[in-house]
Amino acid sequence: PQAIRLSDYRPPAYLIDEVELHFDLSPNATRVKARLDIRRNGDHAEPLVLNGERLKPVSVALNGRALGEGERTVDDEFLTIPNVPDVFTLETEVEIDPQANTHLEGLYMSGGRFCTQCEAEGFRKITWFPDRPDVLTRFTVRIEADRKFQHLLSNGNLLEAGELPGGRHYAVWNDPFPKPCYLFALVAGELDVLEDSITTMSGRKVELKIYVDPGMAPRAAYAMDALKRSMKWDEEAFGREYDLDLFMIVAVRDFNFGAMENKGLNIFNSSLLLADPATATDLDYERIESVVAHEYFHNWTGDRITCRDWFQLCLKEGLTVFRDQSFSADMRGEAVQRIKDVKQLRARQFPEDQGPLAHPVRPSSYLKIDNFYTATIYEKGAEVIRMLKTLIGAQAFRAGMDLYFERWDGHATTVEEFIRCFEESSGQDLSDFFAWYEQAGTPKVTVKRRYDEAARTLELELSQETPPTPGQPNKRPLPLPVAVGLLDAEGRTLAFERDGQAMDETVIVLKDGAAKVTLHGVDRPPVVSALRGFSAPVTLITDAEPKDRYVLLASDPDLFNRWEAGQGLARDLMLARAGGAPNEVGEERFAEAVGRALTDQAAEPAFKALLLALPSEQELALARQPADPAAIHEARETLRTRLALHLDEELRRLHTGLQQLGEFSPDAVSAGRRALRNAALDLMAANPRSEVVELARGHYEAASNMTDAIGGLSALMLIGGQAFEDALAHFYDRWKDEPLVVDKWFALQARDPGDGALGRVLGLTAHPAFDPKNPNRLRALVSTFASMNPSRFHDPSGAGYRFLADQILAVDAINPSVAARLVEPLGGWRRYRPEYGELMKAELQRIVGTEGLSKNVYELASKALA
Ligand code: B3K
Ligand code: ZN
Repeated sequence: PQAIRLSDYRPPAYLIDEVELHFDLSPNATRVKARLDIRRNGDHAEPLVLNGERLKPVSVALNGRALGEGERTVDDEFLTIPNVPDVFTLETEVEIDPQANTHLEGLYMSGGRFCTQCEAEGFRKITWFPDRPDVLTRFTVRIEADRKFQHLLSNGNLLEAGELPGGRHYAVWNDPFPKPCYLFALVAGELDVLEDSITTMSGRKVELKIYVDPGMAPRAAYAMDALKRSMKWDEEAFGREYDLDLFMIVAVRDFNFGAMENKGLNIFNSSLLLADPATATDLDYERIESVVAHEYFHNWTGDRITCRDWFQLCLKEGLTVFRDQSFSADMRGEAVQRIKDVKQLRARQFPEDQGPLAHPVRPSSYLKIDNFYTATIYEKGAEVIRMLKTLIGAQAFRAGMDLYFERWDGHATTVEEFIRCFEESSGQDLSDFFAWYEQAGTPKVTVKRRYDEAARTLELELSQETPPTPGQPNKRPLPLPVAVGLLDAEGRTLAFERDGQAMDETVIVLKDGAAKVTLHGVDRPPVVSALRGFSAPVTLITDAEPKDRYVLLASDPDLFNRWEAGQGLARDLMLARAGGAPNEVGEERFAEAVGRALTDQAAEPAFKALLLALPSEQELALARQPADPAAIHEARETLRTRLALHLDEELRRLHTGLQQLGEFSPDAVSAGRRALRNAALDLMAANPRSEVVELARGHYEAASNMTDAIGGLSALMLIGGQAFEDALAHFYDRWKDEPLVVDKWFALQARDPGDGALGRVLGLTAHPAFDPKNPNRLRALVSTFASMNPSRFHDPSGAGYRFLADQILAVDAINPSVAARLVEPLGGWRRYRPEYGELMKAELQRIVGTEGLSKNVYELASKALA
């Protein structure tokens, strides 16, 4: 297969100003007529080449004249017309089969309804078109269907609708905003709708409609609330107002990923839209809030201003993640949000950066763009923007965003142009900063300190180094903002002077390979709190001793670093034990410190819940290599048991004291209380005695919401035995008709670290409710097992790896883009001890050697082996 390269970019040869689409919907044979107003772009004699895949040609006419076989060619990928005028109209008709579309790209059926997914390259499965983001077109869409497909929806405004003979009806939609075809959407079917409205900052009324499965409208209430808050927030934080009179969201059960920002008609995976206390966890609520916001924010960062080509994907994704993270921080509290975002970055992006699939935030080549919707593009892309804001300041950042919106509205643009706006707004030269977009890998930043008591100076010596990544052996230094504060040994904030200015926190910008900074007026021996708020996406290495970390854990006013200190202590203790050198005294001391942190009256429950969660086994595997998954699991369990023993009384007190009083509310404070109570139970399960079994059983049985039900069930799972089996069976029986809850039932068993779990997971593929065609169900079992259950996935026999490879191959025949996203857990094979790594590698080789493999899976599996 041929790689696509950024350096090969050429502007489109033809532009399409207007398109009229006419859909005659039928599950097995949908007719799509397209009328394109086309003009030549520039002075050239190139043929007209339109993308088209899996289309059955019916007719092609140019300026009203049907083209014969000799005047056009159609192959598996393109419609080519060699000789065309400068300006002309092309009319085409094709037939497609939505019912047979298991890729879930283009037009497909979900739950008896028609829906679409076009990003990145799905529109070419609907009709012939230049399927690239830099062709912006005004769409008019006429949909005809049987009356049983009650709602007929597309982007923009409804122009007309009515009845047709033969029990059919129609609707015509027009979207006044030119858009790339990847933002096209169509939905048709029986749906219930939840309606509301909002008045924008300029006083316009916007209708809001959320379409869901019949009977589910009450479960869309939280999404509606999140949508209204998002719209208001974007006005306040970025001055961005919604631009159409109608905003619609549709929830579907079969969806390849989370949600999609189609103009005026977002389509969501139902798992990220529907929630009520009985069926959704607090984590579901939190994700719904952030994804509703994310897709809404795309209206400006993605739809009004889009990407010139798919290499610029971070231009809309990294930026929009940054915007949704900022929104969530305002809704739910900055520190807790930051910790969660960093956990996510470390869990998903750091492994990418350290593996064979490492790529820059703006990659320079790919085989399948679907494979580049990665944590690097999204999460690291957001970190880069966060650093930009830190480096130029909030005011210049906002001015640069305003300039970007003003200058590029209605265009498809590039990361260079985006950064240029901030150069202009700040007056700074950001050419060095641009390396963040071009260089893959996680920099290692080392901070060394030298305190001179007599001179009251603290010298900080910073250096950086980025390890090589595939194709990039030599790395440049990157501009890195390192936020620093000082504490004394008693945990009091220690003020200092920098360049003659008094302060208690400063940002040191490390520009080159190394730098020295001297802080003055440091009255007592300092404890350095470096990289506050995780001011740059790096790995920090310090010469701080454990005692400094204990000071930070107890007292750092920067809550991120307070949490980080605990994580660092726990990580080192577990790594020491996994490496055969346990530090029992240290473990005991750590347990005591956590106990003190738990009793801190000033700290929020949500924060304490995060403190209680030890770094994951995956994170430990990344920290020291070659990793031994069994030893890591053992070490982590040992520390958990020690915490459980040591904190027993406090954990019980929390469990009793945090019981829900009154009505369920999904707000952040109430969710934080539930999180801490469930975290306490989870830890108690590491020291199972009959009372704990009873406590967990009682917790499960008394649960009045899904968060607590899953909390109780998880604790029972960790303990194992009959109580777990009973509760598991009860849970299935209670919820078997609720697909989103059945997903949770599969996922729970997939992350069971117990002895029999692998066998159980293998058996679950034969369960009548297992359906590999549904991405949610497939991921609930397969991805959860491979990425969240390291001790069972890395079974020494290799059976866990074999299971994953079998699933990848089976799903590849149904849905390649979903299959490709399952490859990642095998990709880290070099990080594990050879007895594991070789078995993982063998499965990758088996995958690559399979006949008829999709490009999607081939690209990732072959790169993982390279
Ligand atoms: N833009 C979509 C992702 C599309 C993925 C295509 N493989 C959702 C989002 O990031 O908002
Ligand atoms: Zn997005």
